[in-house]
Amino acid sequence: MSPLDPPRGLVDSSPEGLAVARVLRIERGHAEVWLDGDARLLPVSKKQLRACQPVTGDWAHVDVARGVVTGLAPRATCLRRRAPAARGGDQAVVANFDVALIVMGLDGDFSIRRAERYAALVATSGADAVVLLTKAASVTLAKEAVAAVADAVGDAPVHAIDVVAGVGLEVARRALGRRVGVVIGSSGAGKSTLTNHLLGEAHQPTREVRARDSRGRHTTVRRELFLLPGGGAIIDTPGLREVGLADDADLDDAFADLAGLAAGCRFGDCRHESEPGCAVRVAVDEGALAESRVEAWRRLREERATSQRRGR
Ligand SMILES: Nc1nc2c(ncn2[C@@H]2O[C@H](COP(=O)(O)OP(=O)(O)OP(=O)(O)O)[C@@H](O)[C@H]2O)c(=O)[nH]1
Ligand SMILES: [Mg+2]
Ligand SMILES: [Zn+2]
Repeated sequence: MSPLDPPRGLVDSSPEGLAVARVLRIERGHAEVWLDGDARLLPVSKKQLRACQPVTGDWAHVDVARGVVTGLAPRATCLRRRAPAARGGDQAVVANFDVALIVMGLDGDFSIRRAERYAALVATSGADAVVLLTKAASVTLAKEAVAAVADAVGDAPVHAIDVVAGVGLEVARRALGRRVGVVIGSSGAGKSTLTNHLLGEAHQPTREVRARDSRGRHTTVRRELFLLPGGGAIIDTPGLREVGLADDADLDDAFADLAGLAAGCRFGDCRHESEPGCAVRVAVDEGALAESRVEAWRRLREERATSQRRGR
């Protein structure tokens, strides 16, 4: 089945007389959807825009006669991020993907803490996460970097690849398989380079990063879904400027292992430091939970608290 064919269940439950079509990208209040073997740029009804903006990957309800997107099917997975301060709340980024490929360069882009935040964010989306550390051919300590990141991101597999030098290309391909994936990561990390590799053609423009600090130039400007030749699909995205968890429920989602254990702590607001009756400490002492997980949880919780104080 092609990622452009709507799932049976969505077709059956869609409102009478409306088609179900996949959103490939969003542009100026319009959604480009795949309909009857063609990509069509359709306006989104005002009513729908007020309720919820469609995002790349959405299954849209389309009134074919009027040529309008009138609604959205419920999302199976959804990546959300904190909206820019002015707008408040949080914002859907992409929907209905199976796996997020967290792309991070082993150059100046490398940050274990950021990998940790990305993994936590993906955990709240309902999809799987895989971390791909790019530009591996030019560093000698790629193995150590992989181990350090693996320690920080919970269950997500971590691989070092180099798309330009041709290292780990098969690993990257297998990480996605024939699923629908989305690449996320900072500008210049190599998301479009990876997308092109998976597509087997240089479809997406890429641009060199600044030598001084490895920062990218925000080359990709919109999220777009592409079909892969061997099945599955990939959504390329612009670099994310901020990675933050939307709320405390997200934190529990992202640290389900820890949250489960914490239910057994004597105090409801246990910080799992040295409180008596702390079930998390017991698990750490027994080697059932990594101390680094607890530290990550504490850091992200602190970050949440700080951003809440700032009214975000
Ligand atoms: N050596 C090496 N260079 C890479 C690799 N991946 C990406 N690059 C280079 O890094 C630069 C940025 O890559 P892009 O693919 O444009 O980065 P991006 O993540 O799509 O960036 P934005 O679109 O700005 O978000 C380009 O010059 C790529 O050739 C890699 O695995 N190895
Ligand atoms: Mg790009
Ligand atoms: Zn505790």
